[in-house]
Amino acid sequence: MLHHFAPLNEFPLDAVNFIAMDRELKTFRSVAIFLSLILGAHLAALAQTQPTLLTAVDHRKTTSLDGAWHTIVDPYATGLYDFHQHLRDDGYFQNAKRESGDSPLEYDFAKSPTLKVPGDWNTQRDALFLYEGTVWYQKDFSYSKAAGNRLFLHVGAANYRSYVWVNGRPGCQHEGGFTPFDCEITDQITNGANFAVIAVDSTRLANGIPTLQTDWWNYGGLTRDVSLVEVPAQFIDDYTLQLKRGTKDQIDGWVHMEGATPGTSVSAEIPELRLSEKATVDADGRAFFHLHAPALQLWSPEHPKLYRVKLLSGKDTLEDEIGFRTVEVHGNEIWLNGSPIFLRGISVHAEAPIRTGRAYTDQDAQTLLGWVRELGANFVRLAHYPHDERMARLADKMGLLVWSEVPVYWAVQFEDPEVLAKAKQQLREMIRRDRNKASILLWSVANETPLTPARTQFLSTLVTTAREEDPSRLITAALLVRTEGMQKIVDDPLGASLDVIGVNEYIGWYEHKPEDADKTEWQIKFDKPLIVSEFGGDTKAGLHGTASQRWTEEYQASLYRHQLGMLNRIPSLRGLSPWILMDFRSPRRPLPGIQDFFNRKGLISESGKRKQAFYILQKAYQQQSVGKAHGEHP
Ligand code: GCB
Repeated sequence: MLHHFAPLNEFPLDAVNFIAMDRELKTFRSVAIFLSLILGAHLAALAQTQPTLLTAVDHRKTTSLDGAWHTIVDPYATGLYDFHQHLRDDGYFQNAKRESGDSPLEYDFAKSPTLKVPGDWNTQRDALFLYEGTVWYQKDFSYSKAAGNRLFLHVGAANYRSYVWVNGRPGCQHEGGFTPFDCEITDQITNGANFAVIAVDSTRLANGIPTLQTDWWNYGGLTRDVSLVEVPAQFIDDYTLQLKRGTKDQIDGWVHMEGATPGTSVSAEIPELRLSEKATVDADGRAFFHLHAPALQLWSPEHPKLYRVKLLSGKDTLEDEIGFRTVEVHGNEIWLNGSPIFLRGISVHAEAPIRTGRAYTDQDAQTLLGWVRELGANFVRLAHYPHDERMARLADKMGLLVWSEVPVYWAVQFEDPEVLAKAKQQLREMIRRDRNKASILLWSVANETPLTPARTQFLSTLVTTAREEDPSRLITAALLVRTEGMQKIVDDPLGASLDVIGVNEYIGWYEHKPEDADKTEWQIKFDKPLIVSEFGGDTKAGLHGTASQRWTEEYQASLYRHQLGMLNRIPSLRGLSPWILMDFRSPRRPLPGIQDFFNRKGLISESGKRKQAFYILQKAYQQQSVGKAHGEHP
């Protein structure tokens, strides 16, 4: 559907896979030095930057750069390349104000139209609705940094690749459209007037995560908050504090200090519990904590208790709100705080209700999760990529359990080690941002990936990475199911590596009739908890007919009735997250008058109209008539 342009950095930098994302890329620095010789200082320096990921930026004092940014739409990457496709040293990142020398100045940010940040560009300007390519963003700001402090430009998310300069000097590059990154700009900032330039390129890449095909709109731009974060020379960049598995009063964890010498003291306090402990950082910059908390109230959907946790070291302090609970798998049960739980869920895309486009506001999160709550759910699958941090924060407060996933979606290039590095990077960025949220129950490494040995190897590696990053969570993936006649067979070899098996099935929509669910038998090879992570069918809100007429509300309602009956016959079923809460934009759904480029499997239309199936699922959840058979201890 969309235009295809050369990615901004089409040529040699591509080979570096910049982002500096993967700390495993040992050759990175030498490649960057090589680039600096051949490409000129500005871009090579970009490649050398290793973005630090600051945790809980939403709980730090920051200077927002949200608002209007001047923008230049640059389909041919003219801002970076000359007419022979050579890198320009006078690119748009210079934000030049007047001509120098003999050549004309052919751009002017100050006179260029603005776009709102955060926000996708597609829904802000009609001409950009179908645009995939590069847009340059520029913003003037004044700043004054205290001497000795470090400064980061934090981007909540930018889809898909970003290139950052401050005052014409390189900051960093990042690949991945749904995770945050931090460009250190300590050396670029001046006291007084400054400007930032960020080129965002939304071109889909065959070797990207995700790849060329997705069933969601490729919204481009600075889609989440942008801010400046000033920290002391030694600062807390990461930490984790969790209830130790199998206990109800032991909090274990660590705080990582950037720039700190071994022996630096760190303290962790939970004032409400009168807990305060000190520890010193080791050679890796980590200080370990073991807090005994006998009076701890556990976090649960019924009682989403959060504690204010204060971390202090030297001049840096950071406060978070953390809930403590344990999650475990016992046989084919999922245990929360030592008791089995059934996950009454729904899948959600990061599509903004009512106004459409990418979701990014508090109101978006409140509307979406408010509907989840209205449905009677205790669980939400945030598909198919990490959502705005607001979603997990609100889920923490509301007591909703969360499945969070990376966009290893459909047929990514599993044979390519660079693609694996990209997937690992996004997985780590997602986990690092959200591992202190009590709501997060499951990390998912993939959705509906084709069965090949290369893919299973690739995904098993991701499972290992997820466990290394967060040993306390359960790991899952949404798998495809094999069909033999009326049998559904779950025997994907990846299942052996997962804690919880997720499966997607579309009986009654892409195959068979809704009532065929009644005759379907399930054969599941694994004695592990099973979540049916998707089922559903498209319906245009307000379109009525008989239960056998596709696209009508009656058809979807019937599909849900038959599905719920079938699911109740699966003994190891421990949850479901039907597809999907709200209709969402998709380039794969052109049917005029019905889809109009929306996937219509929502229980609610994009303008907020509940469809009949919403009430069918709501009743099943409120009466707990689905999953009831499986010994949930309320
Ligand atoms: C799926 C995908 C989901 C699609 C859905 C559909 O299996 O996981 O991303 O949107 O089917 O509607 O076809």
